[in-house]
This record gives sequence, C-alpha cells and structure tokens, in this order.
Amino acid sequence: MIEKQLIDFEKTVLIGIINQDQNEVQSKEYLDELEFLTYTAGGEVLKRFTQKIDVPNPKTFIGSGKLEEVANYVEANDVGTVIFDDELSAGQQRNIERILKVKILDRTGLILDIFAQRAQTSYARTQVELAQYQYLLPRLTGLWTHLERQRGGIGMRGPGETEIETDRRIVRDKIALLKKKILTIDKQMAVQRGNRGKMVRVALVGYTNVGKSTLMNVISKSDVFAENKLFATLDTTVRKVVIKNIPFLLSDTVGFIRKLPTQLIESFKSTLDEVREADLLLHVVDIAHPNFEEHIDSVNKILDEIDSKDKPTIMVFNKIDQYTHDSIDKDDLVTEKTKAHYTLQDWKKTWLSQVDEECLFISALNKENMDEFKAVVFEAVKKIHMTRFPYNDFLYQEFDESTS
Ligand SMILES: Nc1nc2c(ncn2[C@@H]2O[C@H](COP(=O)(O)OP(=O)(O)OP(=O)(O)O)[C@@H](O)[C@H]2O)c(=O)[nH]1
Ligand SMILES: [Mg+2]
Repeated sequence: MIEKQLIDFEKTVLIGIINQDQNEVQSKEYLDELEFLTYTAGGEVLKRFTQKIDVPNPKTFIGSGKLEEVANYVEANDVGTVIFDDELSAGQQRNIERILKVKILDRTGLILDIFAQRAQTSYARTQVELAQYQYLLPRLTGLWTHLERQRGGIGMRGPGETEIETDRRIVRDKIALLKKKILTIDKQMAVQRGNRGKMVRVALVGYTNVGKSTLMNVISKSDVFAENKLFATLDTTVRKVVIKNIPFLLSDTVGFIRKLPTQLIESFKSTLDEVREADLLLHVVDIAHPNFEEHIDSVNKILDEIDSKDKPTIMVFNKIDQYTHDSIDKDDLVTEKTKAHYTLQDWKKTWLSQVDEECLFISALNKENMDEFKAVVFEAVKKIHMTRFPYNDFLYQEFDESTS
C-alpha cells in the first residue's frame, strides 16, 4: 500500500503494547497506522516491538528486558528514532532516551511533527506552533534535569532550576503571543464567515486519508491537494457549489485520527469552526479500511468534543471500488457470518437502520454513484435552504450551474 520513494528515510522502530484495552489484533492495527504516520513523517520502519503489559512501567514504559532487546537492535541496525504508540510522560521519555541513546518520540510528538511539516499557510503554522509549545511546556523540566544529571547530578536546585524557570517563562510568553496572534486571525475569519450571509454551509468531515479532498474536487471541480498520506489537508478550503439551482458552501478540512492530541484539537479550534458552524455534515468513511468502524467512532468522539455531534449528518462511505469481502461457500454450514463477510449491500442495510439520514456508498476516485450522491445532498441542502429563504427562492436562479 505504501509506495516507497527514493529519498533518504530515517530508520525507525515502533513500540506498542498489548493489554486489556487493546488485544493483539488491535495492537497490530494501531501499529499499522503508526507505521503510516511514520512514513508520512519521512521515516522507514525496520521493526516493530510489542509487549504484553497491563500496567506500563512508570520509569521506562515497557519492561527492562524488552528495552534491552530494543537497545541491542537499535545499536546493531543504526536506528535513528524509536517511536512509541502511546503517550510517554516526560520522565519516561528521558529515561528511555538515556538507555537507547537515540531520539524518542511518542504518537503525539509524531503527529505534531507531521502537522509542522505540512502546515502551509501562516495561520496553520501558528496553530501548529502553539500546539508544539503546549506539548513542550510540561516536558521542559525533564529536558533540563537530563542535562543536570549529565553534569553529575549535583545542584538540582541551583542554576539548572533557574534555567528551567527562564525556559518555562519564555515558552509561556511564546504561547501567550501565539494565542493573541490566532485571536486576531480568528476575528478576521469570523468576519469573512459572517459575510457569507445565510447560504447553507456543508462540511466534509472524517478520518484522515478517507478521500475528503478527492470528493471535494469531484463536487466543486476545485484543485484541493489530495494524496495517499495522512493529513494532506491542514487548512480549510471553502468552495461555492451549486446543485440544480441551489447554491451552498462546501468546506474541506483537516482529517481526524484516533487519539488526536488534545493540544492539536485546542489549537485547531478555529480551523474546526468551519465544522462547528456548518448546517450539514458529510461524514466521509473509507469503507475499504479494515478499521473503518473504529474510525467512525473516533470521528464522532471528536465531533462531540467540538459540540458538533448532533448536526444533521449524511454518512458517505467512500472507496467502494477498493472494498473486498470474504465469501462463504453456499454449502458451507459451519462458517459463521462475520463482518468480514459483509457485502456492500449488507453494510448499507446495517447503516440504514442505524442512521436517520440517508447513507451513501460511492467511489470519489472513479466517480461512482455520484448522481445519487448529488441527489441526496441536494435534498438535504434544499430542506435547510427552504427554512432560511422561505419566499425568495427564485433569487438563486441566477447562479450559474457550471459548478454543479
Ligand atoms: N481507491 C480509491 N481511492 C480513493 C478514493 N477516494 C480517494 N482515494 C485516495 O485516497 C487517498 C486520500 O485521499 P484524500 O482526498 O487526500 O483524503 P483526505 O480525506 O482529504 O485526507 P486528509 O486531508 O489527509 O485528511 C488518495 O490517494 C486518493 O486518491 C476512492 O473512491 N477509491
Ligand atoms: Mg484532505
């Protein structure tokens, strides 16, 4: 699935755990995702280590025996970075770094790094920078104590402590400054959004890499950056779309992910305003992904966090061209039907019974079922539009249909 390019990939290993919350299969799937994240960040995964452990070791997260195994591998294979699927405390990160003597990242740090790499506009960069400083602040002590220990471990409350304080102050000032900067841009953006009047607003939401930008391009003929990497889109793009004679605004925004760092949700609040202020959500799902149901849950959780869970929502199951299911032999009376055996029709039935609105099955890439998609979205938009413009619907006849 992952195309390797001929550039220098940083050599990495991944570390995950197996416990009551995540069994072996889930752990593997999480590490698959972590590998995709690593690849997106410019890394190459040489090996994965997993450990069955119910309570993580407070000092080193994984047990000392496992860590030694990792240390040997890291040394023998010239590994540059070790990435943990779970969030590490400042202390754990420092301890592990001291033992492995290479860069240690956790999932949050990795996601922040990708966001930093991908931020294109100064607005996105400011938001990412804020998230990075917020992530750094509680970890500063660790960094300095680390240096103190290297110097011999004496004078912990001496100059080292002052340096921590100075550093903390610098970071806090920086955070305050960034927040102010974002506030100014927010105001400008709120004015811009206000200027759009009462036009119906539709937002594409969904897990990262499900095809939101591709769908946006198909519907609005815009040229939004889409690629097979995570978080291709960081900024929000808004386009005016007209289906039949009804115009509406369609926005494409940052993708969600399991355990999206809270710092990121917070600093991306303004980007997510587009979702919060939308009248209708199109929740795009990659039905060809083995974990798509879990993805839906993650997205709903984040929608809940930004107070957008109860909006009218149409579920859009994308990538039907890639979906495959296991088949059961007609004469086979033993095999029990599991979700792996579901056909697209089975899924449609299951979801239709779960959601109030229509649910759609499309392929944005191959433009399959786009007529049905347009018809359903049109009806939903029309419903909202009529409540907003009960008398002067005719006013909109003049909009050109070139984008429909
Ligand atoms: N097979 C198949 N691939 C698709 C389809 N729609 C999109 N893709 C591919 O999926 C990948 C991700 O598409 P994007 O449109 O960038 O996804 P996104 O949801 O905008 O991703 P982020 O911006 O990273 O959150 C690209 O490689 C697309 O070509 C589809 O219907 N079928
Ligand atoms: Mg995108």
